Amino acid sequence: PARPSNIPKPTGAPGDPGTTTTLNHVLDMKGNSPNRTIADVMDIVGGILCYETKEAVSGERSKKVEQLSSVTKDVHDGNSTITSDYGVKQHNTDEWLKAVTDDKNGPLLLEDPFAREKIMRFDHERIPERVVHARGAGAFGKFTLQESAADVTSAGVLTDTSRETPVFVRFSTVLGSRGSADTVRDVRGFAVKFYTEEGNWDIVGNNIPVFFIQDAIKFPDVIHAGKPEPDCEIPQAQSAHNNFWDFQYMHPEATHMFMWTMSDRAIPRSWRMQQGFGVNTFTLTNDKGERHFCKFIWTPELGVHSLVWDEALKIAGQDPDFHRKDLWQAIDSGSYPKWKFGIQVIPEAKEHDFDFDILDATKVWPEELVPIRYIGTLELNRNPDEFFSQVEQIAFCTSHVVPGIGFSDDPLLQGRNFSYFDTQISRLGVNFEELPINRPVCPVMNHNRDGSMRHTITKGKVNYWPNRYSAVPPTKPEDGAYVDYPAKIAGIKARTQSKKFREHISQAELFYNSLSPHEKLHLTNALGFELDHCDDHVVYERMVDRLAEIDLTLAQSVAEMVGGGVPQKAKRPKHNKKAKGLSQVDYAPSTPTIATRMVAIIIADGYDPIAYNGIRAALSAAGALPFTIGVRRNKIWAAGEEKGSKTGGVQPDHHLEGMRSTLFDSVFIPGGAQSIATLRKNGRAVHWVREAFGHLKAIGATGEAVQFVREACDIPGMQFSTSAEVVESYGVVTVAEVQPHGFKEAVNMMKGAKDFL
Ligand code: HDD
Repeated sequence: PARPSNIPKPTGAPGDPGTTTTLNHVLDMKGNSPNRTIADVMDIVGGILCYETKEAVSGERSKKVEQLSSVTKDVHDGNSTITSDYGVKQHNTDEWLKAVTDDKNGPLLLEDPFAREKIMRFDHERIPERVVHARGAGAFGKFTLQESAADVTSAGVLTDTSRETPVFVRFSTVLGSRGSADTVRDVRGFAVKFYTEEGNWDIVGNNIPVFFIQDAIKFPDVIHAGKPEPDCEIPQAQSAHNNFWDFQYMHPEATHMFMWTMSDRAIPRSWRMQQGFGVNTFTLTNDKGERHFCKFIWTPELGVHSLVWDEALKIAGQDPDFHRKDLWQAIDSGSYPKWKFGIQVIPEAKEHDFDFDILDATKVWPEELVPIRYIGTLELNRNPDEFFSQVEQIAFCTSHVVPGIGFSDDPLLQGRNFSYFDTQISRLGVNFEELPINRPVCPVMNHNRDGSMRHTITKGKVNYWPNRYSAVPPTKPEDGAYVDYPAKIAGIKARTQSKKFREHISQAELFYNSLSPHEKLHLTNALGFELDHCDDHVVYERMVDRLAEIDLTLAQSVAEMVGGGVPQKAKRPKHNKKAKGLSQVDYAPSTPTIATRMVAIIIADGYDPIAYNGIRAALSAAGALPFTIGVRRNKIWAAGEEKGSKTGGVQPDHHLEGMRSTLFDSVFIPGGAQSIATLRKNGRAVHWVREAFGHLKAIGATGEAVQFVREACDIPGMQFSTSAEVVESYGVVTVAEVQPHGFKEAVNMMKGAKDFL
């Protein structure tokens, strides 16, 4: 019951009925199981694999998970029968109480309390979706600290290396409704709630380090412009429309951010393979009362990877749940995603030492100027038990900070501190902090009372302070109370911004200059796509003008594509500077990996079992997830196997019609004359290989499949193996004569293919 039925599972062993196997095989294959090691796996390459079946991993338990267990029920407890909400046992929940005469139905009776309760509860199931970031999913996990930051903060969560702080993380897209697709071009939310011993701390961040606007008062405008247009409510979950781009032009401050949203960062391969950023400038205060400005950064262990746009478009239709499924599946199989936690710190005295304002959320702090100090690790290790009560009801507030952490005068952050609290009241009610998922794991006590849906019963005579009993007094600073930093404030009231806030293009250019050639090409094409969807010439012509302020070649290429006048002169002299950490190429893991990547192995009757078993073992040993795709989902028989025999055959996970190449990271075709003769005649199989090649995926083939892949890819100059030698060319790895131990080499070469970097 822990697993949604439509989540793909890898096949069991040859001869295994397939239905009882789970992703935990992968765990076994990675050597995490006490019963199996990688060496075992490699020893049986070329032979028959033996898998064990294990129960799905239920996830790690933390103090927060323990706390939730007191309000958690289980429909599978085996003891429960149906009662009404007020506790009365019910024997029939299928028929409304009716007036019946002579076995003929009469009218339903309004007096039926059970029927009314059931219908009434259903009628009121929905609450307002989040006004932004409505679509998302999340998981529990833990935060651990490897290096104390006591030099800059007194926060226990950032100084005590012996702690394990429970967290809940919600990932989201910004613009779409709750039912929209995961892979749309958009910013991804990355919101982390730390249940610390000193109260809840929320970093409500994104996967992009900057934002569209500088001042929170502009938020309704930027969101209105991006959401579906007000008359027709089109388009859903898309920035490719006139209003979005009209806003971008009218707000030069948005320039840096739209360059990020047009880059590959806005179409991540997986939430597990994206960075996270607190975006705003926070402050840290240490025991000596010294204050520092700070930015928070999450960097994924697996590297930063994206889809290509054509894949993203197709997956939005083929599997709208692509990202949430990916996260669920990874956690369910025990491949817990991990991020390094970093801080960038600027001492208070150096606030004005930069040529940008460090309180401006449209600017990054280049790593060359302010290095990232990685001090902790985030791991997600438990799926939610119930989506609504946990993912939908979790309420993040940027104003949730703990002692040692504070706010800066960043005008976006200050407005956010008002907005999140406010929106939770409209979405969840004034007692939203009492909902189980939002409750801190430390004691909560005060004189706040009542309000809609109050749960806590607070005994005692008084509900105010000071009172004659001295009941519930304020906490003393020495006992851990939050102490406000005594920042000096002097000035006049004015609706204005500091001078440095008015420069908007320099970092947009810095970002563009820092991208690799293929990232630049993707960004150019993304602008081409988006502006092509704007039919108002004012909108796309102006945008070309704006691009000419960043880079003339970029502006010219986009103008050609979208039909604007092609600019002949740059609108501003370029500075030509680059910075590290902006291109996602900078985050390739130091050792290439295919861990948790999904590899489709396509077979038909007569496939080569040595190649099939060998590659499965080699992939599993490398931590990848092999999926067998057959010409049918009924058993497929290997060369030399007797069709219909009781022990032989392999049960594919899927068949060619049920899945598409876009849903996998890589494809492997084992040889076998009969299998390849069948696949050659199957348009879906040929298209699968061609499409995977077009999407820059690693492709592997052995024996007769080498020629099949050669025909499907059809690239002049591509090299193919003709012997037992493993050959890699354009990310296509071939070996004509199968040698059992060639598979490890093949997988290593596949790791090096572009898509995995
Ligand atoms: Fe926001 C939700 C991230 C600016 C107002 N925001 C929300 C979520 C994320 C962010 C990840 C979803 C939280 C969840 O999963 O429940 N928002 C950001 C970032 C911003 C930002 C990184 C820029 C630095 N947001 C921003 C501004 C305002 C808001 C300037 C208003 C002035 N955001 C909201 C909100 C939401 C929200 C309306 C909707 C649902 C919610 O808060 O809980 O209050």
